[in-house]
Amino acid sequence: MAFELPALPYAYDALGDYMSAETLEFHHDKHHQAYVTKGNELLAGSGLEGKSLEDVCRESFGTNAPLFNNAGQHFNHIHFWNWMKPNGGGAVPGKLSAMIDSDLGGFDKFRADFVAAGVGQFGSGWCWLVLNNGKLEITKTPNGENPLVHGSVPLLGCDVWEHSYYIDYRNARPKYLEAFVDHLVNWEYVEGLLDAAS
Ligand code: MN3
Repeated sequence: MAFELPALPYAYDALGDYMSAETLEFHHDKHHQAYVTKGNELLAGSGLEGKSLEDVCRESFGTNAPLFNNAGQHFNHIHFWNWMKPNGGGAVPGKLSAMIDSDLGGFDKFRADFVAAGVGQFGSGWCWLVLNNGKLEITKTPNGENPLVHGSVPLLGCDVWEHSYYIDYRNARPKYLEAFVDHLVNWEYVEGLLDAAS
């Protein structure tokens, strides 16, 4: 199945100063589009054409790096747009909140550890909240890699490639990550992924 660029689920200016219209126009229309276009070129003839995007990620990882890089980034960005919403952040839904308390030491520690994972990812990549064997964990990955290829379920991810924050935050990656958690996260979408996985 060919990859297709999904529409942004809100207006380009809907995230206000936390993520500007200029950032979203470049990030969605140029960067994500490029992963889709290049991914489709590389998918053709790969032997994985009929697979789901998740299976293309899993099966190309370690065997077809150019295809994996683009398929992984396509998967990551489809969710990234949905991991944010206007007036996001705020209260975490009950089931997820209880798991953050029991598995990650509470919301404040989750916030600190998630931001630290993003800050600590040297160069481009992602930081993640994942479900692994029924428990929440915080991880990070380089480049287009994602938790799918390590056998866990990505519930929330933040893109720490410079294209995601340099226009709005310049080099201040910690401020971007703090704003992401405090003002952008769509916790209902995260809880929906948790429900689907458990
Ligand atoms: Mn990106």
